[in-house]
Amino acid sequence: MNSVKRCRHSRTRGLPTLLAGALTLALTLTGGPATAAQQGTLHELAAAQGKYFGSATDNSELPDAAYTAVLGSEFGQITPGNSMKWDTTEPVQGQFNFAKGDVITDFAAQHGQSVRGHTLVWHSQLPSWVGALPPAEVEAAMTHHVTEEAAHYRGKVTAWDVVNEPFNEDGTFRTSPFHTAMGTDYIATALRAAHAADPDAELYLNDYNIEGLGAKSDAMYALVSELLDEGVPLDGVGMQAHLAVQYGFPYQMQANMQRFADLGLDVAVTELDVRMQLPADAAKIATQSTYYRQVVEACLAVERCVGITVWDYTDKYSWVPSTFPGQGAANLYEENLLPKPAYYAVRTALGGEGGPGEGGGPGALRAQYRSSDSSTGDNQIKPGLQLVNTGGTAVSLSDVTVRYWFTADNGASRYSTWCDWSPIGCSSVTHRVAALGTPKAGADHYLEVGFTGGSLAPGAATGEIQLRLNKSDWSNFDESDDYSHGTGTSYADASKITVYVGGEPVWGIEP
Ligand code: 9MR
Repeated sequence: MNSVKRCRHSRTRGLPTLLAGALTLALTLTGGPATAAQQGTLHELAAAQGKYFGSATDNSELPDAAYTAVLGSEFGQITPGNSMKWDTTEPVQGQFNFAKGDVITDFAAQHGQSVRGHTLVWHSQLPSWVGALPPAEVEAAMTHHVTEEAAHYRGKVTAWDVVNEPFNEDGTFRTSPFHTAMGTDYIATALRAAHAADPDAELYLNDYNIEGLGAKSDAMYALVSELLDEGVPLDGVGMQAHLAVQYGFPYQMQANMQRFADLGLDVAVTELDVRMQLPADAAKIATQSTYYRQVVEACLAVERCVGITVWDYTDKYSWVPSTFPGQGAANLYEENLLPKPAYYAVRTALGGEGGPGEGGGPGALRAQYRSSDSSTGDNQIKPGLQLVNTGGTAVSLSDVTVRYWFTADNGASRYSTWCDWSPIGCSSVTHRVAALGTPKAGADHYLEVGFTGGSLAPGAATGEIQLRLNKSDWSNFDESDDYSHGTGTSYADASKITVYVGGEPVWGIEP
């Protein structure tokens, strides 16, 4: 495949330099992501995992000081909701106006944020003069528009949604003045023009309902495969992710992201929100939190998922109520800018402390892990675990269980488990292996650790618990692909080891 598999930027390229410096320092001091996880904003938590966390915004929202205080601090990336669209930037042919978009890039610069440019070529919010052009003139007009706008924002945007929403739901190409004039070639033409005008920007195709496997994402997959084969400059696929609790979660989102990544492309979640039919109730709110969490988990699991942008962070400025009458409450913060359960779900999924409603509350337990086993191919697995109580309340250990997730790699299905040493005494530690009914990536079994009693005071840790397990036939494991396996030899926060209080997850991300 003669693709343009460029990897021109480091993973943290969207990070403000100062923030990156601070994080490096934090990581150096603690030997793990603990400091960022304790104190981090959503973006800092994401950045500790090599991703960005951003929000859409719009010019009309910027006079709202309470709003911009959160926008400028919690998020490391912004996308203009409207001000870089064609009807704003070239309302009359040949007359460009970048004033509103410049306000957004200025805000980003002042707050150390990266900007995704949105969008150069789209059938919607297109001034009427484009549709009125004779087809023979559309290509020149499109190329001129892309060239002028991408050149104007060169150095100020890190990525462009070059073409937005090229597909119908069934995977056929959407009709637009561009498609009518040039057929599907308009996409390659737009990408080439954008690359010529801003060779440093990451160039994306962006669409909705391509988050899961299905006809529409298959069509995007076929298109980008062909573009890469032809050497067309293309860096990534944007999955908008306008989700709704009344519909299922996108089918196999992680696998879908991974297949684009496997082509050598980045993927980004570009416009995430999760709407519901109003009024909200506890069940819808729980589903919403789950959907947000699952999107974060999918992105974290795919190395080339570069980050997540929510389509504005507060219900106050959501596009949903006006487009879907009767629906709303789609965002991470409510209208008074208070974080909702979904916000805490995202925090927890990113490896941070939770908070009211999900993943946190009293106790705020975290799992730390070190590998005591340099051999990943022998017949024993030897995780070292410790629990830390970062909350303000003591935790009764008899309510706590911990899961270390691994794969059995054939052999006998019975296990022996051991606690070799712990300062709290191995006699107070229980351990067993359980099999998953439905195997997950990197996990068809877990080692479950529990406690016969005792409590963990605020700020206290159990100290290390040296665990070991083997199969009854002593056949070998391959630990290298095990979900919870890590290679660090000193204790650090482990988001892939999960902790439960009273059966409810309080720490970590399940496979
Ligand atoms: O958020 C945008 C809203 O303010 C506009 O009225 C709307 C008009 O089409 O566009 C919204 O943003 C859209 C984005 O540009 C592309 N994906 C769908 C988004 C929500 O409609």
